This record gives sequence, C-alpha cells and structure tokens, in this order.
Amino acid sequence: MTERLRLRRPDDWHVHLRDGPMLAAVADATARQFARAIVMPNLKPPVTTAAAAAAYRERIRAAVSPGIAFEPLMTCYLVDGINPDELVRGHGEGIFTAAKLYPAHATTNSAHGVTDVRQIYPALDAMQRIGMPLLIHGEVTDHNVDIFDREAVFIERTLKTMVADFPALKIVFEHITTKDAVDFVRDASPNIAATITPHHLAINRNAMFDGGMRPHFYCLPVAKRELHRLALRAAATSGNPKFFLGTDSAPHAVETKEADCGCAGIYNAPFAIESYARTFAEEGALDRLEGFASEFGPRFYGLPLNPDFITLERAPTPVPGRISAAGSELVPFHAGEVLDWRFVA
Ligand code: OTD
Ligand code: ZN
Ligand code: ZN
Repeated sequence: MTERLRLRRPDDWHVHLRDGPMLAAVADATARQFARAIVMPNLKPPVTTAAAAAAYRERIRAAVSPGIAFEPLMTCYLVDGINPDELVRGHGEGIFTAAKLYPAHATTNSAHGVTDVRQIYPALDAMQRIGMPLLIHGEVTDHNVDIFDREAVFIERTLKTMVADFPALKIVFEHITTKDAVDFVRDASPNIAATITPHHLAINRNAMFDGGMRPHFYCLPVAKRELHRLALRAAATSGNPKFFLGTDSAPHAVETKEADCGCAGIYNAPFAIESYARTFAEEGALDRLEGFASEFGPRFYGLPLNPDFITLERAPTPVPGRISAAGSELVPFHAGEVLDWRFVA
C-alpha cells in the first residue's frame, strides 16, 4: 500500500512572486501547495505604500488559476525615513501583514533598502506598538566582510542592538543560513523567530562549485559550510516553534542565471513541500513536518491555522530540468533529480 502523509495545508512565510508575465508563470506553483504566502516586496520599483501593495495583491489574485484558493499576505519594503503612519494605516486596513528590512544592496532589487537602521527607528517603534512583524534580510553589506560571514556579522553589528532597542518587536530573521543565526534565534525571547528554506536544508556551499560553476545553486544569503546546514536541519526538525517554513523561492529566467554576472535566487516553489519532506524524512522527523510547515508560522503571525489538509504520497517524483515561463525557462531546485515524495492535492 502506498505510504501517505496527511498534513494541515502549509503556508509559505517568504516567497518572491514577481510581477507581469513571470508572476503569471509562477503563481500557481506556490498557490497549489500553500494556502497563504508572505509575498516579498522587492519589485522594481519596490512596494513601499499600501496603495501599491493593494494593487499588487490584486495582480497576484488575478494570476492564480480559478479554483485555487490562495491568500497573498503583503509586505512593505522599508526605506530610509519611511513614514510610520503609512505602515500603521496599511496594517490597520489589512493590506500590510508585515514590513521587510533589506539592508541597501544586500540582495536582488535591494538598492532602495535601508542604509542605516536608525533611519527606520520611528517605523520600528510604531510596529512594536501595533504588533506588526518586522522581516529581516540579515546580512551586512560591507564588502570588506567576507560574503560567508555577512549573516553572523549582522547579528553582532545590527540585530543585537535592534532587539535591545525594541525588545517587544516581533522579528522574523528570514532565510537563516548559519549556526550563529540558529543559536541567536533559539536563545532569544519568543517574539523572535526564523524561516528556513528548502535549499539551505539540502545543500552546502560545495554545491555551487561541484565540478564547475553551478549558478542554479547561487542565492543570497549564500549557502554556507556543512556544519551550518546541519544546524539548520536540527533546528527545522526540532519541533521548536521559532523555526518555520519560508521557501524564498526566487525565480530568474535561465539566461539571467547562466550569465557573466548571474542573478541570485533559487526557484523551488514547484517541489517545495516535497523538498522539505525529503529533509524531514532523512532526519527521521516526518512527524514534525506539520508543525514546521503548517502550525508555527500562523501562530507566530497570530493567524488561524488552515482548516484543510494536503496529502503527500511516497512515490518517485522526477523534477524537470526546465520549466517554460514568461517567454523563457526556469530551472527548478532539484532539476533532474527524482524526489521520493509527491504532492497529491
Ligand atoms: N535571495 N534572490 C532573491 C531574493 C532572496 O534574499 C532574498 O530574499 C531575489 O531574486 O529576489 C536571492 O538570492
Ligand atoms: Zn533576503
Ligand atoms: Zn527572499
């Protein structure tokens, strides 16, 4: 008899859905697995107002195929000197679920990001007051800091001070990649949590250089040493509610990845839950997947759990090498591999 796994329907607490033809190409991949997703605001131009977020939310809803129930949860891209009133109003109107801190130039489309966190202290003060979560891309952007150390240095130089200055602010340390981040979040107060991606659980930095340059494993924050991957796997499968699912699925057309200056980002949405299931199965922790994927995120955000369930089936699941999208192709995470769990419905 086929082995089946029934899970409360999960949510994706960190995803890049893009806009225009790429949005149209990728929206269903997220919507068919996840009931809700925290949608990143790093469009060109970035989503910095409630009006822009509301309009983007409508474009996302229009891009999802009829018959798929999906709720996009919108975020505000924080910029220097942003008016706290816009955040408070947008949150109050149910448009902004959270706000995102990109240190300027830390990742794709972050040129408008924050140059110094003191520039957004009035916003953080307001967010702390109204219980609106702050989502952080936690890397310093100082080019004198080794790229593999930028997350750990961010904790020391920036995050510890912010947490001390806003002790009640809800913070999600996004897409953590290091043991340093795992330890920091685990030992912090309950209002500090983290998301973990499928790819940072599955690969270490060797994957980028395996027999040659492997641009489809290049993302930011960049994958780290094996000891960090093992710490992430232990955290994700620990049952600690501070750690929950966020894919950071970030599609880029194949020609922009396989290029002289290739884009950062891994497109993992089409096989996201299968990838997490593989990790949890390998760790002997399939019984903890549901908490990580479907319970800890909503509880942290103060949202209801999804009422419906999904089924995964143990069956060979080949991942295509390429998926056509927006007049080009995307190379999904696990391209060419055979996964051993299949999302049924
Ligand atoms: N990382 N690529 C992108 C975003 C993420 O830092 C991130 O959240 C992207 O393309 O938007 C990436 O490598
Ligand atoms: Zn990021
Ligand atoms: Zn991201």
